[in-house]
Amino acid sequence: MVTAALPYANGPVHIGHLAGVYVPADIFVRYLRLRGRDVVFIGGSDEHGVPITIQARKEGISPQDVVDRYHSLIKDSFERFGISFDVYSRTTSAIQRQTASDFFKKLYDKGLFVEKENEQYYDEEAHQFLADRYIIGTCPHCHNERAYGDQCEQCGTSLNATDLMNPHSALSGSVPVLRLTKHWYLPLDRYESFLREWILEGHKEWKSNVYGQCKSWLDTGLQPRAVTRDLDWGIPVPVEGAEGKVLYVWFDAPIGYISNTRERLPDTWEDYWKSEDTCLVHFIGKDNIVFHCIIFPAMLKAEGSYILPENVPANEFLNLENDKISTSRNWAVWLHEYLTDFPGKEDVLRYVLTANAPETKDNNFTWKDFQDRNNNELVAIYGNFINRAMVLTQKYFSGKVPECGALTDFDKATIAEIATIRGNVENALENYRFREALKEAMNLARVGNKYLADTEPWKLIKTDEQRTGVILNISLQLAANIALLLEPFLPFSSAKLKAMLRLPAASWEQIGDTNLLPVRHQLNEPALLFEKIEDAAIEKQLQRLADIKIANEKQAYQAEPAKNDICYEDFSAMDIRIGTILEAVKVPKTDKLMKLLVDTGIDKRTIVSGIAQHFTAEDLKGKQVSVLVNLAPRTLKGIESQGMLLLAEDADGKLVFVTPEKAVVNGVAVK
Ligand code: B3M
Ligand code: ZN
Repeated sequence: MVTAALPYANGPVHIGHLAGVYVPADIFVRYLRLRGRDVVFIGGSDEHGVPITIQARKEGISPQDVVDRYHSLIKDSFERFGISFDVYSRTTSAIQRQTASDFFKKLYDKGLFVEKENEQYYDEEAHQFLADRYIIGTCPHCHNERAYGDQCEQCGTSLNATDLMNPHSALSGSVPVLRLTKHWYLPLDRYESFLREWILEGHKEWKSNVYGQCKSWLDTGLQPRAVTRDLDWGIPVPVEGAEGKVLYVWFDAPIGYISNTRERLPDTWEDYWKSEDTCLVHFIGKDNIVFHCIIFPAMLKAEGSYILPENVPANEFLNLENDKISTSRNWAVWLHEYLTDFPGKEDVLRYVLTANAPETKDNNFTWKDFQDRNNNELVAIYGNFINRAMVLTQKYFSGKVPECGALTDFDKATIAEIATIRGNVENALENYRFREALKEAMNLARVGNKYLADTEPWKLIKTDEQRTGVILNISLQLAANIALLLEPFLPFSSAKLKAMLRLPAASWEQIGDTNLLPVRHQLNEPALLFEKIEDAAIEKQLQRLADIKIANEKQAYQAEPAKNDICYEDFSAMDIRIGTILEAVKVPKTDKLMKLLVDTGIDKRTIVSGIAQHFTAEDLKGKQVSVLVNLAPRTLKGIESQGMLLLAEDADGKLVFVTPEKAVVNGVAVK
């Protein structure tokens, strides 16, 4: 039973989702299927929760409209990238409502919840309790006036709604009041010793990032967690006295895995969830660890009839061009846009995201690396080997698999590599090390290239057709093995390659076999598996990101507050001239300082300026600038600076010169 986190249906999915969760899960599942294991792969959209209601309000549509739109978009993106779910359903389904309600009811009937009343903000105009995100006020730490009740996005501090100064409701703008409300809590503290034993003693093999996070949660001590909310979007709490309350989205969503299995396998779903011989694996991102390793297992344990996860191979995060991926800042590569911009290149992205997967630490996606990996690895290694083997066979043997005769030691050593590599790939995959597995699998294409480079069949054909046949036979068998070995990672290319080879159906267990293609078997016409990605395509993507960055900065920029008034005399006391920078050298042993020789029209003088991190000497020479010439001299690092250059700092901290609109004579005054 393999599950992949249910993405929130409040926006499209991006490369971070694929890299962190869906590609590794899909590789794992495809591998298990090829090995003939009985596997079910469960996905779906997470359609409840406050962010969806906020999105709906913003667009003036209903939450159902929001999730309908994004559920289809997300489902379609996953399908097109070959994420081979057995079912991709949604948490607004009827079966989920039933399953989650029953689950809650069972725990309720067993008396496992703790009921508590506490004070929460209530909007008297909108007649409802306010989720933390719906309360806006001033951050007590940085005085940002638009901090949310759960977090200030300016300084990053997590907050409680009651920490905010001047709180007001995002719904009506009114000042909320505190009111008592009742909720049901899962007393996690009561499961602490079970969890400690089960994870810290029983699952030392979990990835260190996962194990470490669990340990730190457990060491801090677990608190009861409310599993209900005052909200009008979600699954109603199925007990009396809970009108207007819904299940907390994190209680509801993991049960979605179970409901989606029920939907797909109405008669046998319990074999996968309640039988001791099943193995449950959750693929998730690191922000979901506590929910999958602590809260959901505590729920399952409390319910009593379910198995617990065997492993939770969570990944870290993927950044984009050195910046955190963010839906709200549009800083992402959206899958549906990639599919339009790079049609037919689904495997290229799968490849790059696996080769560079954030398995043990956060990682960075850059378009340059994307291009390099495509051109230097997929095209130059994998594609090149296949193409050479196919084209040579076409040319010398009319596309028929040639006879294989006596083997040399080199032939035998080459063939032996297949089994070794297969073993390495299996070992890496079974231990959730997908980058390593892919690297190993690609090594078989490297072996193929080396084999052709060393045996040079294009030369040999002139003197020894029979030996050439042996070499090409082995090369084609290698190609067939590569098609199988890379299938979990690059399913589209494997399908293309298998079609080109007209490879009869084969299983993972046949990897290592050098008779996958029978002698005289007719191949199809060779076609390129991958094509070079040109600079123009990459520049287009970089330009798109640059435009987004500028748009975000414009939006985010908060101008400094105005200074106190001055009189005209104060201003005219400053002697500002237009001058030209003649020379620039970095001041040794400093990071920031630049020593400049400036022609002020009055004289040529030395000015030391803290701009070395922003400009090179080349950028500066010949530039017209504004200079405050009557600033009293100051000595910096032993150099007397006679004046100051005027610069403006942009929203992103970049410096720009205050330069005349057209070139003027040095020495003219700015007034
Ligand atoms: N929707 C959070 C997320 O998308 C949440 C995962 C649910 S998995 C049961 O990161
Ligand atoms: Zn703040």
